[in-house]
Amino acid sequence: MREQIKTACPLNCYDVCGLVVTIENKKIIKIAGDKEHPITQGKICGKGKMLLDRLNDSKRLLYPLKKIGNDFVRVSWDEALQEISEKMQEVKASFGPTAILHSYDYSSGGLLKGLDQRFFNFFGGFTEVIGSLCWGAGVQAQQYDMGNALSHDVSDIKNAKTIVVWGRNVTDTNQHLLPFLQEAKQKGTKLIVINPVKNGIAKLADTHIAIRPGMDGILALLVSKIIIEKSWVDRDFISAHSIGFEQFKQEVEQLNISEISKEIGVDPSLIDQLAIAFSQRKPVMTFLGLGMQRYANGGNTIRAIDALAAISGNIGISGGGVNYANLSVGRSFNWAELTRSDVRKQYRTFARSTQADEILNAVDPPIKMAFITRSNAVNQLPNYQQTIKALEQIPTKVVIEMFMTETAKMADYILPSAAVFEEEDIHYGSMFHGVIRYGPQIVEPKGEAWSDLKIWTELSKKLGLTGFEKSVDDFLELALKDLNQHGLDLAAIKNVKQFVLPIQTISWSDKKFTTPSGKFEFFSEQAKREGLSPTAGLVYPHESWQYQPELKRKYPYNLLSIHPTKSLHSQHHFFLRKKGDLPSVIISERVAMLHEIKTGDRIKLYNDRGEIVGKAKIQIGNQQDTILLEEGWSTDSGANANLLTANKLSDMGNGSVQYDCAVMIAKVKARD
Ligand SMILES: Nc1nc2c(c(=O)[nH]1)N[C@H]1C(S)=C(S)[C@@H](COP(=O)(O)OP(=O)(O)OC[C@H]3O[C@@H](n4cnc5c(=O)[nH]c(N)nc54)[C@H](O)[C@@H]3O)O[C@H]1N2
Ligand SMILES: Nc1nc2c(c(=O)[nH]1)N[C@H]1C(S)=C(S)[C@@H](COP(=O)(O)OP(=O)(O)OC[C@H]3O[C@@H](n4cnc5c(=O)[nH]c(N)nc54)[C@H](O)[C@@H]3O)O[C@H]1N2
Ligand SMILES: [Mo]
Repeated sequence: MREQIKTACPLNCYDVCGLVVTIENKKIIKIAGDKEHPITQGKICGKGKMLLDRLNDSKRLLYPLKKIGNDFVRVSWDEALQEISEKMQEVKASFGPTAILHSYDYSSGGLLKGLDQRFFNFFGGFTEVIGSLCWGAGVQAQQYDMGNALSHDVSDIKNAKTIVVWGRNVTDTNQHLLPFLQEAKQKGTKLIVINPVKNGIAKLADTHIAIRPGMDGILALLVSKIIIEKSWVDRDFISAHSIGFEQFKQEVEQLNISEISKEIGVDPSLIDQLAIAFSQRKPVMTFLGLGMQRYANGGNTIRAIDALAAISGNIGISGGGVNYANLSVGRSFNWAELTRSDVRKQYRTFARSTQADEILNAVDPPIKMAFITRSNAVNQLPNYQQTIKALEQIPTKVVIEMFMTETAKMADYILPSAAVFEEEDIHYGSMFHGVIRYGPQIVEPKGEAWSDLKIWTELSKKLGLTGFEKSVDDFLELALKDLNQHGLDLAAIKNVKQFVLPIQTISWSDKKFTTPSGKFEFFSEQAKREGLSPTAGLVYPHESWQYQPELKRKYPYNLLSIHPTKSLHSQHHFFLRKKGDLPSVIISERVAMLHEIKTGDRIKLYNDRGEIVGKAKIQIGNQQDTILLEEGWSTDSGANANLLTANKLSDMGNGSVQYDCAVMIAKVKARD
């Protein structure tokens, strides 16, 4: 008998698509898009379809494993959890709970995944990784400016007269935004794309601005200067709803447009065009990508763009907004009661991007044990070499995984986690829309795989901890508690399958910003107190000609290790690539000419941190010094982008600087 079951894609992505899963004889035979999802409307990408391959693959980890010598041997759950719990007690008794590191990311978007924190809090504390490889700098920037990072509902796109897609790789990473943009364009809305790369969305644009990487904030300042000089500013917004405009004005007044426009690689005529668009062709709806804030100046970039939208009166109006993230989605849930940070006794934080350095430098206490969950840290963290060094130093490592990833290979214990359709959860994403979906358990877990929640529950029992006596339904009900007043509880979502969260459709429409002043803050006292410039200003990327001419003479190009089209980070590369496959390294015609490289040539990229090998592909229309490589390729393939990236922190929000990366290129000779 065939049956169709509604659920959602759990991948860490903008779209969090609605799925319909077909089962026959208790086996899943098909995954398709659900037409009844208001945003994703029945279409899904290859990554979503491949959830079935990931579920059924013969390489799935099916039993707990323990490393003995250089080999992994199968052990029972009881043995694994007994030994892990003894080790935890030992470490806690000798060094305190913060000698245990929990390093995690967000590979899977289920609500229940967040209960890992509850486990460590009831254990008495831990060292947690904070900040983000993903969006940290931009989130903090918008918090300084507006008090939160919020997006308009996509339906509001139809009210925009101009749309600016600033750095977001819509056709690859946020495919369900595309039809809304196409529809707007057909109705005559102008589409401007600002991106060093002539990517899929840039090809659709009325204007594509191929800016030099890491210079977007500076562009926004130059555009602001023109708008201020021409008195095109929105005086009402500035006087009634903002503070610090005069200080911002002083920052931009001193800028020399003709000189700086050369540095950022944008023709002054395009700067004028943007000034006209932002002030005369309103409302302007801006979509920011996350890639462009993975720089040392990333937060400043987003603050400058926010300021441009604010002076031109494009914030808090229908058809406007600086859409970066949608944090009110995740914040709708009752995390305080789910995670219970109030019960822990000790707590320490490391920044995600620099965790390797912090592990190596930790003394009080040192890190004696680590849990790595929902993350392929070895592949995804910046500066691979440093990650390996740090992990090698930790005596006991537990990895919860579905596959034998590079990270799992470094573990002392591997605990096999269930796949999405093998466990019940509620799926949501805080990057784009506010539709949440119930995901029932559809099939039994393969082998002896357990859900992450079951692992924490059973480990709690071994340790004699409280906190996990509840059922899955209890936890889901707890998570939804604050939403009950809006008619959303577990029974309702189980019945209806999806729910649109009661979040604002036009962010800041009441102009009540959640900053300390209650206004849009061009000048942020909070930023100043935290040691930062209180306003956005002229700041270049770290590995730039302006700051490091010596370095740039050796490594003149900028590597953008962007998100892969067909994989979610490392997760699908794992299936798609055969031994010997190499990724495309996309270069401009100028770089090709200078280094005598043709499409298809084997090339290497290198800097002081490392070297990768790939196949050259020449692409016309990109900023000439920009080189593109998909992240997520395995280190074995020779093309892990993080062999080249730096593990430093962005200016704010403990973000990463993975795109602030100077490299050199060379053709690989036959015997190189
Ligand atoms: N297929 C696929 N989809 C995904 C993911 C995936 O791995 N694969 N990952 C998901 C996740 S976790 C995230 S965070 C999002 C990320 O989604 P995006 O922000 O869209 O993509 P990124 O790959 O982070 O950023 C790369 C984009 O930023 C541009 N860029 C880089 N530097 C600059 C700059 O200095 N200025 C400007 N203007 N543009 C710049 C690049 O050319 C590229 O178009 O995608 C999500 N969706
Ligand atoms: N060079 C470079 N590096 C980057 C980026 C970049 O643009 N350039 N982007 C960064 C960004 S935006 C992000 S978000 C991070 C992502 O970093 P990660 O989240 O570490 O990346 P993934 O490759 O998705 O690895 C997730 C792992 O979790 C496992 N997993 C899946 N589901 C579950 C589950 O339910 N439970 C458990 N325990 N495990 C599960 C998967 O099998 C997979 O191995 O990477 C960052 N790294
Ligand atoms: Mo991300």
